Amino acid sequence: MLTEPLILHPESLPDAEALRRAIEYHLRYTTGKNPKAAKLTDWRMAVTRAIRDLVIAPWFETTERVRAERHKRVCYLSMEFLIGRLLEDAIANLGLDEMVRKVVEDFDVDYTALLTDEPDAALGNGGLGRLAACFLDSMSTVGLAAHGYGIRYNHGLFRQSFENGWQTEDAEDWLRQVHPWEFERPETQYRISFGGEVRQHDGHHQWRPDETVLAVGYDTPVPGWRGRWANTLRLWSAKAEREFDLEPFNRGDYMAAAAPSVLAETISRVLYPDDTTEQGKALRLKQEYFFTAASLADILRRFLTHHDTDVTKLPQFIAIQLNDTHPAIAFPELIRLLVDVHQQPFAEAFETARSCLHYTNHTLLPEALERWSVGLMGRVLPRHMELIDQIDSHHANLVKRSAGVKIVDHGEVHMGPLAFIGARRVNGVSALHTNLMKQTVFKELNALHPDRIVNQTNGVTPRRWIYNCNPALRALLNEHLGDDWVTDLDRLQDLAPLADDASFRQSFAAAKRANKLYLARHLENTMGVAVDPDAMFDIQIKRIHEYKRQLLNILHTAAQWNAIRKEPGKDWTPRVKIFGGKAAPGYAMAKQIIKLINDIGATINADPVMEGRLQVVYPPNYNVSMAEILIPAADLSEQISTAGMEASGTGNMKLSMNGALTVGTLDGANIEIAEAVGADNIFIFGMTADQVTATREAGYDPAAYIAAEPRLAEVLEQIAAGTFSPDDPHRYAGLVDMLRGSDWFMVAADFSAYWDVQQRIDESWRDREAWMRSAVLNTAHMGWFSSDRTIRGYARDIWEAQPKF
Ligand code: 26V
Repeated sequence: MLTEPLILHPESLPDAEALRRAIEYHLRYTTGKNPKAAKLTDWRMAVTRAIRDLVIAPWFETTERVRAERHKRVCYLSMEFLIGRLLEDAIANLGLDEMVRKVVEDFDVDYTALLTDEPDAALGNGGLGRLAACFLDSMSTVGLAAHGYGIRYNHGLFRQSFENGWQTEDAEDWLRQVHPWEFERPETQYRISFGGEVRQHDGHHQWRPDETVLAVGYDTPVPGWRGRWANTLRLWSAKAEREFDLEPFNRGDYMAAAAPSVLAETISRVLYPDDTTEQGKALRLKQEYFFTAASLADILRRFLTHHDTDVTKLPQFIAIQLNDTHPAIAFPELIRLLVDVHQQPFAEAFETARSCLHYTNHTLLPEALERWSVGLMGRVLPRHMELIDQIDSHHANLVKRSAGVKIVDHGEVHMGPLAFIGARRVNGVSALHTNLMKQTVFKELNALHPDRIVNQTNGVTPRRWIYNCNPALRALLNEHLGDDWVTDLDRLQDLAPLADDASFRQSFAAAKRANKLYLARHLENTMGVAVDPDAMFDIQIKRIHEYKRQLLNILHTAAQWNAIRKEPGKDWTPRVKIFGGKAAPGYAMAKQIIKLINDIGATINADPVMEGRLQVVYPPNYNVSMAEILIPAADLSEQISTAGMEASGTGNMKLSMNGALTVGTLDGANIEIAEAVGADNIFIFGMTADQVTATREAGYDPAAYIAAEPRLAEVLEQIAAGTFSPDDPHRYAGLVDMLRGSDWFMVAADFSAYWDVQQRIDESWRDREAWMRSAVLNTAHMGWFSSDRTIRGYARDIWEAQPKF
């Protein structure tokens, strides 16, 4: 019988027996379960706590060291962290994969089932949130003193299911069970205020808010590789100052009694599921201010207690990164704290704040650039509205700017210019995107501040995106390179010569096939769908958006169906077309596209002629965990956005690293991927960003392209005639009209080039040796796309902070 707590420490990593005892201890004494009665979740909680114990010591050590050595701290403010599951990640970081598996299996518990019992933390929508999660991992791995700050949403991104092929959404509930990775910090609370009015006396401005909520911190340790360093992710949860009103309760009015906490807690209740359009205005603005103000209060408190009482020294010790404009209210908020609380003169406060703040832009899409009406901003944050006006005129005087650049314009506050003006550095996320930023959204501001914009091409963490998700490739890399590649991904270069070694190619192909089999089994188990692991797995996984052009892919698929039916006897390259992704609930066209994929898919899958030739699979509820299964199994990666519209992409990097060949446009980081892997190992097609602009300016007419491309014309006629929707032949009338009439994303203009490149791909697939050679070279040349490289770039060019390792 165990009575003593069993705390594990990574200095002396446990042997299997110590680990076994620790798990059993936690099962009994922290989970309160008799091993005889324990369910899978109980075991997961016990294992998680045993592993978590190992992270605590490095976490404390890092905290103390950062304090003692007065490291400059990086504070990464993000509305979204799309972290996924944590247990497997932590186990791998500590190097305990084999031991934990063995111990768990000795308890007669299925190890994979235990890992996948953990809910997938989806506190983000897509690329921006996943990037934040990769950055957390890299900041801990390279040893930067960093804090992630965000919101502890009760409900993350909705769960997607398909009803008759249409997307339906259900609330996600990741906190239903205890979340064993977090520590509530009831002592770390800040009062966050809204509304009210501003009074002036003696030249001072006094904000008298009329609403206050509490921001309560929840900390999650973020261990880096081998537990050498561990940072903190601090997420804020909203709580009422007074939990409930006794007076209405005593009257029997239970609703009114609970009202204060319901209202306050609404702020951190749900993640906005929209990554393009602004909506739900007031609540979204409150969420943004809520977490930004709490984070700044926390940063300032720490600075004042551990660094200095002189706030002008703030920029020496603190770098704050704004992940898109969502926390851009940080600029006026920091000025407010410096002016109203610390009595700094406005002009000085402006400089102090600007010297701390940096801003990353993640999209050029006009509908995603945040704007708030002056009326709303004035009602929710009256003092900030005053300061924004003051910032605007101060900046105008400072740089003698033209009328073209304004933060407040036509009755709206433009968060892009506010973030730009408030930042010491502004960065784009790929070379092309950064150049386009300079030429478009920030043209005037860039002319006024020519040194401010810098590029930091995105990257992805090789720990999650190779080591954990692709054990077959991991083993091969370890065998040929040792395991240094995990923290030094440039080492993958050494694989390049092996691309010419037939036996290595065979091992690489065997790893790919194992992953395809694993995916096939998963699809069979979850959807009851059988796929042929020897067919080409052609994968497009990302949010559904017109600019990402899932439409181009599915229209091509339908054209391929026509072609096969016309010549069934030809030797077709067998393909499984796999789609994954969610549409914003309010984005009607994206939802139509989902239904069209499912309709065309159902028609193709029901056609016996397609057997062994063409199949469409669309597993619902694409998320981080599903990506971990799909990515290692991909042969072909679809990165086919309209050139100039995808800021970077990061899925493109994960797929290529895992040995998929890319079919892509010259957009976002595809351009840099093409340079890295070489033109022979990637399939580039379609218009360039410049050609897209020129075509649009010349008056783009999709009908002319459709007339010149009979394959596309035929598919559009079939869709319009209800070939894929006999139950509702006019279902796609609007969609087809859009493609024929306006086609803003230029699906028609790129169709022929896409058809041709897909033909080339079919032919290339037949030469298995050449294909595998290219696949190896993709992995070999993708080392630069590690987020460790990206983070070192931010540290050097933006934060002026020193990584320890
Ligand atoms: C905008 C909004 C507007 C209000 C409602 C909630 C919401 C949520 C997100 C956004 C902006 C999303 C921008 C985004 O995710 N951009 C992606 O960032 C990736 C990382 O840099 C990049 O790889 C993708 O190309 C880019 O689309």
